Amino acid sequence: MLRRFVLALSSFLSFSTLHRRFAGHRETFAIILAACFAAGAASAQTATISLAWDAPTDITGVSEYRVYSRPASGAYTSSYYTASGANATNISITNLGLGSYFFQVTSAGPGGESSPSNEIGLSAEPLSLEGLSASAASGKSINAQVFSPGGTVALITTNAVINASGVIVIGGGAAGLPGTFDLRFDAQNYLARRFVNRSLSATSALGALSAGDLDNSGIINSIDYSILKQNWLSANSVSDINGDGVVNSFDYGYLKKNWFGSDQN
Ligand SMILES: [Ca+2]
Ligand SMILES: [Ca+2]
Repeated sequence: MLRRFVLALSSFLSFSTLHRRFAGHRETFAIILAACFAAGAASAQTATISLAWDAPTDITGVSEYRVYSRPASGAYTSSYYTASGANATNISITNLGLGSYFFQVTSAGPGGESSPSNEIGLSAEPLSLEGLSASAASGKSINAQVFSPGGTVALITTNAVINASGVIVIGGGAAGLPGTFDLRFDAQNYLARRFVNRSLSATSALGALSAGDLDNSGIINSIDYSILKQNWLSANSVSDINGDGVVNSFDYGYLKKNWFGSDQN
């Protein structure tokens, strides 16, 4: 029986450098592009996001930072996530459902709470590596690029490694993202895909990268087949597309399904 593992992981992308007003200072928020992990069935996918900000110049009296969130259309609630300590300038928020969110941060202490930072928007969308479960995806590297719509020169190029929890964390510093942008993802053994006209408020799923480009040539053809054939019934990791420890007809099935598919630029 053919078994397929789906929705191994998700990418959670946001790009922004923001400014906030805090105690009379204008500070920069650097958002760390972050991560999301699809656990199990599509209905159970959750996102983990990471946010980071600069400490105020004067942290006297700051005992914590408060991170408020709201959905894409909706109001901030009175509850918040807490990063405790004046030097706690980042937070990971787990178990968010897929979709779009906005965040603001304040600092707080015995003297009260600062006015909120500017708002940032984030969109958590699933991106799968075809054929791989989350644990099998661990250690896989994904190249991510951001373009202006239709653009050919990447505004942002970054590499993300999926960690043992199935989470991708992509480096920060991604300032100046346009309101609408294209995303391109590429990973070894997979065809690159370009997702066009995305925005931070986009909520539709990104889908999967197609498996089978074993030589990373950008096309799935007879050369990939010959590599697979050479490694038939071995544990060759390149040819073992579904990560079950053996190269066999299950792996061949992905080549056949994606035959003559090619990279999207
Ligand atoms: Ca190929
Ligand atoms: Ca296999």
